[in-house]
Amino acid sequence: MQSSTPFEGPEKLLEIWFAPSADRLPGLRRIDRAVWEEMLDIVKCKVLSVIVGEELDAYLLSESSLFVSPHKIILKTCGTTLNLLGLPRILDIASRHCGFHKVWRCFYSRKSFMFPERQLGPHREWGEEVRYLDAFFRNGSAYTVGKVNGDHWLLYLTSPVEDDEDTLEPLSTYGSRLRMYTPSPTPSLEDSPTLPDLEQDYTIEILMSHMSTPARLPFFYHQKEAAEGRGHSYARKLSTELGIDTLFPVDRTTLDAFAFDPCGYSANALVDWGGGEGYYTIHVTPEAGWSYASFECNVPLPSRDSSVLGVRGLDPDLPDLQTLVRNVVNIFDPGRLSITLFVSTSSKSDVAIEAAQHVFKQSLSPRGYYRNEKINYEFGGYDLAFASFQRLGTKGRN
Ligand code: PUT
Repeated sequence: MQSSTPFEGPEKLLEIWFAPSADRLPGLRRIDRAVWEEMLDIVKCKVLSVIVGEELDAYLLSESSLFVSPHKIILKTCGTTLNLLGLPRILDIASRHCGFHKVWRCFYSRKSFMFPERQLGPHREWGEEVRYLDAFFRNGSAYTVGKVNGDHWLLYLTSPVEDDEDTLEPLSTYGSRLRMYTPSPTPSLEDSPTLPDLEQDYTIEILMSHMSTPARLPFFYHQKEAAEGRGHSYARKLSTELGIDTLFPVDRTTLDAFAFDPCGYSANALVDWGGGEGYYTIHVTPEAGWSYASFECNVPLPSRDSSVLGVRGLDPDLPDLQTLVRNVVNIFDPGRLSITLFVSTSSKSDVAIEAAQHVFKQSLSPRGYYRNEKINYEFGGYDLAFASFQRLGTKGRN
């Protein structure tokens, strides 16, 4: 029931925006799966399946997920994958296939690793990851959020460059491992952007560890079903049994889930939220000693209260923030969790961020969690709420 080699559940998360909104269709979505697969070979993971949505494509990977929108890409990979080594190839693909020669914004984040000594390439240390990213971007800032000598969350983000600086040209080479990136001067209709309105952007992540035994056990794949190659069908059944497929209204959700042999689970879902299409993604490493589950979602949630972050007038069947946090935590029953909420800045987002912190606490206190960190950040264009919680009695340092 348990593999002997520890697995690093906490993911590396790279999000690259080539434009501030998706007006230049189809953009990156015109790129064939085979092209992304070559990039993923560098990262060391494979495509398991794909959902082609109305506005974005969701690739389920052997180590997490890839989301492709016309103007942005999100690459989330776990284990010892070489996520950042995919960056030069992504930039090259975007340039060659879509005429995207500049990055509008780049975000790279991850939780502190459980087994940092197992990581490879630039992922061996945060400082090395930052140097790697700084070789591509002149306008990056790196942050450690939370306890340096305990659980923390690391973030690198760039701010948009207003002038003609070419953000894709590296400032320096990264040792001998990094190939110099040379943007291809492919002319294209998409090459002369007039900047549209900024897209509203909203991303919540719930990063959970120390899952209870009853929450972990369903994610061990039955040998018989594994032998029959039923990773997708077993995962679909499990998604229903655990309430994963009803986190958002079923009739607005397309779910693609996979159960790994002998254990582990991944799911991507596309959700029609009424004003567009969003995603949620879940990845579970259920083994005792390094259990971990992540939930990430960019669906704007309806507001039940004028002070709480959300979008008024959305379908009332969508969960509000409190319901979503409560339902996710009920499924995975973690001893510890961190929540991050990124919101693109508006006149009210600082109020909303503080209100969201209140909602996190309201959702988790009745379930016996206490908050050990609450940190709010204001970046150019974005606000971030970070909070970590621990259930009374959970062992180990945090
Ligand atoms: N993963 C952080 C992304 C924030 C913006 N969508």
